[in-house]
Amino acid sequence: SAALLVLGTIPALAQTAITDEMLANPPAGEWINYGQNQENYRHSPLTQITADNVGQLQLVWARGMEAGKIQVTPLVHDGVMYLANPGDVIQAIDAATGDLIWEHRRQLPNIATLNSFGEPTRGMALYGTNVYFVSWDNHLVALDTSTGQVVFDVDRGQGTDMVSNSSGPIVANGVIVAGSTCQYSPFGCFVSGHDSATGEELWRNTFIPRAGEEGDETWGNDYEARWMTGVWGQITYDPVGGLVHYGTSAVGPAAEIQRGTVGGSMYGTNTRFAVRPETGEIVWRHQTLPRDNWDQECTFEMMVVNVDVQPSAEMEGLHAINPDAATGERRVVTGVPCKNGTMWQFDAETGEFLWARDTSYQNLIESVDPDGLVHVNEDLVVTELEVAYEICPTFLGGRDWPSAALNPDTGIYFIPLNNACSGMTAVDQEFSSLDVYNVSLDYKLSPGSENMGRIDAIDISTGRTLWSAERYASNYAPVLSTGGGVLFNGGTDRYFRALSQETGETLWQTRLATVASGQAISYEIDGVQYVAIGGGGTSYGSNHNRALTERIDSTAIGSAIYVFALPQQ
Ligand code: PQQ
Repeated sequence: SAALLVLGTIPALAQTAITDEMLANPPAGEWINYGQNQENYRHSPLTQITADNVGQLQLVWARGMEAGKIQVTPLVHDGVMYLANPGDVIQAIDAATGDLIWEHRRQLPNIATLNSFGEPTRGMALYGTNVYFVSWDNHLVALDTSTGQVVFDVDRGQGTDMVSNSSGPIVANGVIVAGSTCQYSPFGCFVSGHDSATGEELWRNTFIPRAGEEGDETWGNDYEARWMTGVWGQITYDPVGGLVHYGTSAVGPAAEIQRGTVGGSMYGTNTRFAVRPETGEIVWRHQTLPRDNWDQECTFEMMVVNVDVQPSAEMEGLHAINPDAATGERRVVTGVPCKNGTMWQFDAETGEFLWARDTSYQNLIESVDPDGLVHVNEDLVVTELEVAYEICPTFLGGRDWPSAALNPDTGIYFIPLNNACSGMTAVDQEFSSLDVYNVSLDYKLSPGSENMGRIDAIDISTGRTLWSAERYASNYAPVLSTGGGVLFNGGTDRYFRALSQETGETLWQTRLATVASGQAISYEIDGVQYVAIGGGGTSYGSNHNRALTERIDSTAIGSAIYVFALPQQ
């Protein structure tokens, strides 16, 4: 049962019900979907803060958060911020003043028994008068937005000690859709669709084939030895095409000689899916990395956008352009789904492959055929234990969960990256699902790099790089695009920065108490544009800094949310 604290002194702000129409066309001054819009652009149309005045930003309020990894996207509706703290402490806060309105504290089982990846809650979903989250112990919970009272609480099954969720649920045509992580489980995970009023499960999709099922022969080992594949990255809903887009993760242990899948492509792993939210029916699928020996996890957010498809043969890092695909106006799914940083574009409705190119340096994909079929670099497939393979990127990317952004007005896509490589050695020891990868890794800069952190700006029409901005420390933080032409981004060096979307130049920066690890958002109340970012807790991205000679101060103690605005007269 859950404890609830209601503060009498702060008046509850009236919350209007959220409809499908609002989610599909979100108010410019609010942040009611994880990615601001359902298509996941992480773009605020607000224009008060511009490249010219961003240098004057100042702190309006800050509020301490529960200890733990902060990776959260706050939601804002009708002047209230809904904030998920680590350990399932959900708060409603006056978004203009920082005053707590209500707080929900979940009573969790012994957290030492839970899948550690479930600690952060990256996202929640708003619909009707409910706010939805998936708890560390893998329950789908709905709270009333006005009071914080529990509306329903349903167990998603498969063992609360094994399965969890880090990225949160989305709403797709009235259905609550959520993925799962089971990195430490001797089985694979699932995506499920739930009734928004009761939480009742409507459908469930798994990814790893059982004996005799389609793709079984692409594994080569027994079903009982197929572990870990889930959807722990961010799911996207396309309200125009009516499809949900998600991607699956990799498999353990990392080396195919240890898991018994030698030569196998492992159907269902590292695959992008488009499904119907009402039933889970699969409309198309595409494997963006077969035969993974390096935990490359093709589960990260992709975006749905109308674009004049004109792929350029001059694209940096080009793998393939489909010569048979029509150019011109199309609705596409695009982005960087896997840690190795390869950017993809597909037709949103049919999954037709359009093009693929690299962003950060990678040596795992050898080539992509004109129809999108991937061939891996056979030299880096593990054939021997206790031998170091020089892989790029690492098990933390290239990119990892920190989200990209897209400015729909300019058609520019911004992706946070790291210039990271690693020596990977599969160790000759007994393994279990709890050991996960059974490898040792070190941390290196990629060949020719002097800086770890990086952001690339890419034209989604031509696929060409417009600029690439580097910094010394690891950039393990999402980006936020705004209508004022500003790109916000945190980092493991505790700086919260504003960059020019045109040039990548840093226009403003301020130093936070901790790693600037959360997902920045922007919203407007009474004519004031605010920018909010949470930070704190151990960031895996700090590990990248071990490749650097200078020390980076990534203090993790003192989690908080910070809210900035221009000085007001
Ligand atoms: N989570 C982080 C983080 O919190 O910074 C980084 C990673 C995860 C990874 O690099 C992973 O490979 C990863 N894998 C799983 C999985 O296989 O289920 C889950 C998660 C997660 O849910 O956060 C991560």
